[in-house]
Amino acid sequence: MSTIDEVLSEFSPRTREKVKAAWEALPKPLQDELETILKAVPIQPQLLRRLIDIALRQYQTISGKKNKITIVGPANVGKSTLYNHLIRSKTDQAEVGPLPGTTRINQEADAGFFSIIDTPGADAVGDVGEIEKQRALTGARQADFLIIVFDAIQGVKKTEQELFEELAEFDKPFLVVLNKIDLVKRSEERVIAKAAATLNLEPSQIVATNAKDGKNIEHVVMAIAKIDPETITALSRALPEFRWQLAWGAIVSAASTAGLIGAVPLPFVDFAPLVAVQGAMVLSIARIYQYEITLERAKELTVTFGLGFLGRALFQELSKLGGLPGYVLAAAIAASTTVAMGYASIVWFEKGEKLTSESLQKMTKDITDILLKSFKNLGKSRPSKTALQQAIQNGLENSTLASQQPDLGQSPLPYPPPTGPNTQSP
Ligand SMILES: Nc1nc2c(ncn2[C@@H]2O[C@H](COP(=O)(O)OP(=O)(O)O)[C@@H](O)[C@H]2O)c(=O)[nH]1
Ligand SMILES: [Mg+2]
Repeated sequence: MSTIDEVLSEFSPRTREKVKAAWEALPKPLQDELETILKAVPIQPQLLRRLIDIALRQYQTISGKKNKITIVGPANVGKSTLYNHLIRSKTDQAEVGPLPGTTRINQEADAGFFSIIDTPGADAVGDVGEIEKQRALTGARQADFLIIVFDAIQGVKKTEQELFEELAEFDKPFLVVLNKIDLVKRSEERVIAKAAATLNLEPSQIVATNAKDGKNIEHVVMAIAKIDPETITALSRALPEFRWQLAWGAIVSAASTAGLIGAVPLPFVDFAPLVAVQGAMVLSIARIYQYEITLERAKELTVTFGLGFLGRALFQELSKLGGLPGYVLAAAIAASTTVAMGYASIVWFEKGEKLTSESLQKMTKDITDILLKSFKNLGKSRPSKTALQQAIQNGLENSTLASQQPDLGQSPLPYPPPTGPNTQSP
């Protein structure tokens, strides 16, 4: 049993400020709902932070704030090439050239809820270079999010490191992109690891791309959505071709949180936080597919999918087999029903069709299997929360479902809806 103040006191002062600000930004009904959960569950700070994150995301997704992303980095690393992939309108295309200095001023493309700024090289040499660097930094200051691009061949050396430190001082969420990875002959992993070490980042905080051929651009979009979940709606509106990736990202994040909740040693039945997480996920997916629905409606939808019931039945069935600790099973099932629900809502929002209960059941079972296999690597003793969450994420990312975008209308769905006309819409 805990109150928000007790929970806040567990964070480091810096994090506490952020969580507190996040908490205060939440509308009262959401605060009340989270307080109820807090009182019911001996909740851990990490879990709470995730719940607050999710709640905050719901709130910000609804408020539909306009986001500005600025692409910065040294000259000739491929910033304009990347920019051209991220914008929609051909008339806004930036000029790309083999010589440094092709881009001299900031160029902004407005995609309604979203805008992206391309900047000149920020590695000043001489007077002209200094002016351009200042323009680039002005663009960076205006941003809500920075994409910092370096060249994989040039690597990250002293000048790059200095520029990175200068940009880091703006204290904005950022992503580091290591472009021209196609030109690297050595091991890609080692190049990334080296850049990460120089910048004092985790390798996972760097995305390697080949902007020329448009490779891994979807990872850039996903990484932005992960680091800065507020941008999900904006990104999905500006870049509808990445909707599936964004929705899948929302599913993986919700499923790993659901898994953590499932692993809390409490009866599996009627677990309010699970409904909160799943409702939030359905809401995110609805926003990605541009449905204006309320959180209440999203929660109703989660109930109509009937997965709570399915999860309980599966839990009973599998626990009879024995051999697995209950919390492992509960974590896997909480995560897999969340995935099934996410998938079902994508189909629902795209097609207005409901998956059959056989499809849902099969998918839930398949994913439970995948996750239980992924948990095997965790070893015998009770895993840490981070390890459990990571195992869920890995299991899902490596599953075939991750790449099986429901390509509605073309290839058959792995878990199809019933055939025949259906005019219902969410
Ligand atoms: N091989 C390779 N070349 C690239 C890549 N991205 C951009 N380029 C090339 O690098 C040069 C500079 O690109 P540009 O986008 O103008 O760089 P900017 O100065 O950072 O805006 C151009 O000739 C691009 O075609 C990449 O991923 N791989
Ligand atoms: Mg350029």
